[in-house]
Amino acid sequence: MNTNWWKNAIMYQIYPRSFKDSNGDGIGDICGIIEKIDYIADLGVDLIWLGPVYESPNDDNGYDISDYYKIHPEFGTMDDFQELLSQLHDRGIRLIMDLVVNHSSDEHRWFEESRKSKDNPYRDYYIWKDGKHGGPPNNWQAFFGGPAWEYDEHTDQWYHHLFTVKQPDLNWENPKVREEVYSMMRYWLDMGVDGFRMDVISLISKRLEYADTPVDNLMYQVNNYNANGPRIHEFLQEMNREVLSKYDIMTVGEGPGITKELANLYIGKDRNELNMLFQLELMFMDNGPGGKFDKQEINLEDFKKLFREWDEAVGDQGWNNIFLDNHDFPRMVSRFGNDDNYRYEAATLLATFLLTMKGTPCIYQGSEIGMTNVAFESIEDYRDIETIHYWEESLANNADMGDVMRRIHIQGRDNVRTPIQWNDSEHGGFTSGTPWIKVNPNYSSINVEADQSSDKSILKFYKKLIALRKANPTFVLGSFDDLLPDHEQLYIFERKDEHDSYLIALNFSDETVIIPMDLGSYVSIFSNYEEYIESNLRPWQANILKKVT
Ligand code: ISL
Ligand code: CA
Repeated sequence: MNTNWWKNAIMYQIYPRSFKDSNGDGIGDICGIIEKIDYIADLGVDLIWLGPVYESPNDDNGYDISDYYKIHPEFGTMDDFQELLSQLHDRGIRLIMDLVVNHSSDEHRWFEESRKSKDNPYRDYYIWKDGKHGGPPNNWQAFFGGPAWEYDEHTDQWYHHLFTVKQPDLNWENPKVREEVYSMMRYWLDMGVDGFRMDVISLISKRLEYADTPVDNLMYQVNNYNANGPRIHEFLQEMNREVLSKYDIMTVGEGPGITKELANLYIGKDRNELNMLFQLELMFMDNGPGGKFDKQEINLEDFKKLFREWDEAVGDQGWNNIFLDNHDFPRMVSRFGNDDNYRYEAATLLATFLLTMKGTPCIYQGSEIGMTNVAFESIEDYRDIETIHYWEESLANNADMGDVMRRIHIQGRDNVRTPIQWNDSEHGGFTSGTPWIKVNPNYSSINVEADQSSDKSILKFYKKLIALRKANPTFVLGSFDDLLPDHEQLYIFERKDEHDSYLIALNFSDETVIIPMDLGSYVSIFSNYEEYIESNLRPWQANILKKVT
């Protein structure tokens, strides 16, 4: 069934709450996406990953689902969804949905039943345990703070939740749970959906000993006690056999703890599990001993090493996905580039990397116009549950709150959740009402309209680059070779097949840097600077060169 079309695809991630509001309630919605469908089509992308639009009490912005078969009314109706799907398909664009099945909402009917009594037929849909010494069953922490267990007085037991208390983990040991998930997947696929992005799929198989972790560190716990559990591959193979293999679709798995050594167990050709992964290693690379808000500097050598090693590890058995930001991590131009005096150059350089590196690229909404991180002054303006938990925990620990706010500005998830800046009218043209989260104040200068009419248009650069990639299969299937692994500022790599050879030369710095290689046999075919000087790269210059034969 599977025709591998996804290798050629160019993905675009839509975070629906923040894309475009069509009815003035301040919340982005499906009709808003339809309004902007030509914008998406003009960009040249051909695969949309739509964040969760299911019914949800929104404790974690839709990653807590209370009905997997319904569209949340704030996003629109099922008719709106089907209209979006068919309008995308008319334009040759596919759509994948978020599949969030490590946990549901505590307001899902299954959980409401489950908590009623120990012998309720839904009891085993979730993970219930007796406490230990008057406390939780073990010492695991939840992702967004606090213990990974919640006490429920009614039946005097604790339920397991790796995320918030409103996101109880589903019990995948129970075959009925798995059958429910597969039926639900068939429902969407039969409607014409083209696949799934699988949320924290690495966490679904639990280690049934529920043993204490000896180290007080969330990432250590996740990697050693929660991720890649004993039955994960059995479950994914079953899912593939029962559902995925019956459709010409694509799947991309997300989840912490999937290292490059384990990657091909999930995506290897002969494994019959998933097609590709969002590798999170890069996203977690700057986390210090204190976690994500304890940001450490990462250098270009480490960045390059990671992509080199993932390419080698995946080899010709698997397939990578390439992304530099999404709804959970800071804006790529702020994190890996320069969002100040070289914003145009850095945003286009990162675009060049995304779209010429080996793997299926994924562009996060707004990054195609170089949107940046935001720095709200007051915690009142933040919405993300992770950020709010971190703030409250820090307050309780008497932390230096100025410092805490600085850390939120750098690493918080709301950096990427502010609304798309469409124009310079109030609220960036996102809504005629009051937006659910404030628009980044830089919308008056950074917005789609302004970008389009600028002679330094990031959007136009993306379009040309996407067209270039589509016209040259070497960028998709050609080999990848890192030519300067140890250089501190330059990333120069080669993409090559039997027809063509390209060099991608990128300067990840604010200085002009001499190229320590002879590029005499190459001509520059694409750049974010007008003039091309063979011997050096200007600040954040990106050049694509083609070998002359
Ligand atoms: O956001 C993170 C770090 O701050 C990640 O650790 C994130 O929790 C992890 O990548 C899993 O993310 C996914 O599942 C979460 C949800 O909150 C995220 O938005 C989603 O992408 C729980 O469903
Ligand atoms: Ca709306």
